Amino acid sequence: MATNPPKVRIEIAANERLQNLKKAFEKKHGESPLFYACAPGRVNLIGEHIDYCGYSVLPMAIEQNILAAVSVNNSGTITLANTNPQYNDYSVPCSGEIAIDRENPKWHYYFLCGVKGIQEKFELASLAGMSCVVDGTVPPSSGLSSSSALVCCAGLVTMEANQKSLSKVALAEICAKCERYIGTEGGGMDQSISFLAEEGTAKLIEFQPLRATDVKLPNGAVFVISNCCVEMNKAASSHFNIRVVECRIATKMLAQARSLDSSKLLKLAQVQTELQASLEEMLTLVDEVLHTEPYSWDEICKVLDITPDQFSTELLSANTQHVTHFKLHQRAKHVYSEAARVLRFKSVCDSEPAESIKLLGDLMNQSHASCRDLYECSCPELDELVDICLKSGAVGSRLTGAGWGGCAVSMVPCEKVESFLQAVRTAYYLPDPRKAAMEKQSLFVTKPGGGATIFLEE
Ligand code: ADP
Ligand code: NG1
Repeated sequence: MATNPPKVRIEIAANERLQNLKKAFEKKHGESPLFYACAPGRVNLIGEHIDYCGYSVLPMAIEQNILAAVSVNNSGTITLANTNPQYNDYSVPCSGEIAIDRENPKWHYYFLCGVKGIQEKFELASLAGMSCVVDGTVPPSSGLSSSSALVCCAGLVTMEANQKSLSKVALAEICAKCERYIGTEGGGMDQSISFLAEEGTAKLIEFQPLRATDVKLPNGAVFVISNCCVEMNKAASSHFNIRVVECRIATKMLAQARSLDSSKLLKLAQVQTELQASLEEMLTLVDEVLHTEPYSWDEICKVLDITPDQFSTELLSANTQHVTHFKLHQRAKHVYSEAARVLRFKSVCDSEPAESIKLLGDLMNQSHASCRDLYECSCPELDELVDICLKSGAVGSRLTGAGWGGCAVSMVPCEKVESFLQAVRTAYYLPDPRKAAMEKQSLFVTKPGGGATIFLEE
């Protein structure tokens, strides 16, 4: 049965963060909020850069979230403010086209992505006027999905303010689609877990149709997040979309080599489905069909029998037009092998063999090596941090999220957590005053949190 996000009555005075947000809202707007909405960030345990290729991923929600206080009015305006002074106030009219400037991905455009998603879903000529104050605790641009938490929170806020009702699945799909207005062509993992998460369990997220299945994590270990303190804003750079595009081109090349109708195929998973092949067979196919040297425009156009114009408009995104060479073999190898690791991770969690923790740790380590060497989405600081985590007692450690900076997630046996935290602190954070200052919010144990929620004052 389709379920909607929970609406919970809460005593604001008993929750320090909500109380502070309420005060900030009253100071700003001279009235009390009508409701609050929150959407969590996430940590992906395994399955990196494969959601947009159609493959399942295995994230869990984290405690850190984006929280908004909202009032609804007849002002004809949506007014946005943020408790963090780094994010400036912004307002837009309730009717007319909501413009999102992807050349300049400021915070309010992420919020407006969520607003626009709901406006389009219900074809609303005019939205309800509202005032919002946003308060976020997800470290930004660090692979824990602060951007999607913001988009999901905005989608939920807009739904509620306009007295509409949507299931968690519908909201996840709308928010995955509308976040692409900011320019990054993500696959939907972040928005799905933000809505579908449940406290105490990680989730296997499958796409088409979107589905979330509980994954029980082993009792003997905990997951620790550590931030390498290098920020990477996905919308402001082309790293992310270059990988999306490389996977799209690899899809076409593999389809072409096996005489499939490549015009209909855009994702690597679709080639596997069409061929009815196993992931092992797809890995062999990649070795047979694709060479390891980067492909030029010229070569791709010849093989696919398309013009450079078609290549530019049909396969590349706006921010990847400058790319001259594409590593297709390496990217496809990563995707098919990572998709297999997700399935193995889930099956180890389900069957709980005696050596579960070692097996899961090995899969996480293989995933990191593949992200680093084949997908090239790590960075020196993140590799150093992953090495330190392994030397400090983790059985598995890997980058999480898009990469090129941001966080690692490590699996640490329960009895080693304290010594692990101390060793990582000493080796990675304390030697550098900038990192030392960020340590408290950068190194923490996490457990599966709940999904997006609306709060009403009791
Ligand atoms: P992530 O990996 O965390 O999703 P992105 O680089 O995709 O990172 O997006 C980060 C952007 O999201 C920030 O630059 C900012 O515009 C927005 N953002 C994140 N947290 C907040 C917040 N608390 N308030 C406002 N905007 C935020
Ligand atoms: P983050 O780390 O939130 O930027 C991005 C994509 C995901 C997924 C991961 C890599 C967006 C909104 N999110 O996550 O869909 O592809 O990278 O696994 O684009």
